[in-house]
Amino acid sequence: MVGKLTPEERTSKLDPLLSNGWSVVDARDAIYKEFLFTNFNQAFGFMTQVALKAEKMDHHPEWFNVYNKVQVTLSSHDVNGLSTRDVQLASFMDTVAKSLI
Ligand code: HBI
Repeated sequence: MVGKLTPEERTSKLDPLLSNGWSVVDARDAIYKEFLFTNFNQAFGFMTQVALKAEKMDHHPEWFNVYNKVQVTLSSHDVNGLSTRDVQLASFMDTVAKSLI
């Protein structure tokens, strides 16, 4: 089982995400980002691609969608905090969003 991010990993693995619009939710040891797309189709296309990846990883986002906005929170429930799975899924989300916007 993947454990919580180490202090070193928080610097090396989280910092790039924080520089790309993600923020740490301190109260939960989670990361959060709001994605804004052109329209609902783009937003849902993003969610579709991410959903397939999440299922493949067996690691799922907490997310909320209204029209062209997708609000995402990532945390690893089984370690009650951030793990490398969250970093991996966040990076994937950024890549997909970049390909759509
Ligand atoms: N998704 N974010 C997140 N965190 C988990 O711990 C997690 C998950 N998806 C599936 C999953 N765990 C399963 O491995 C367990 O519920 C059995």
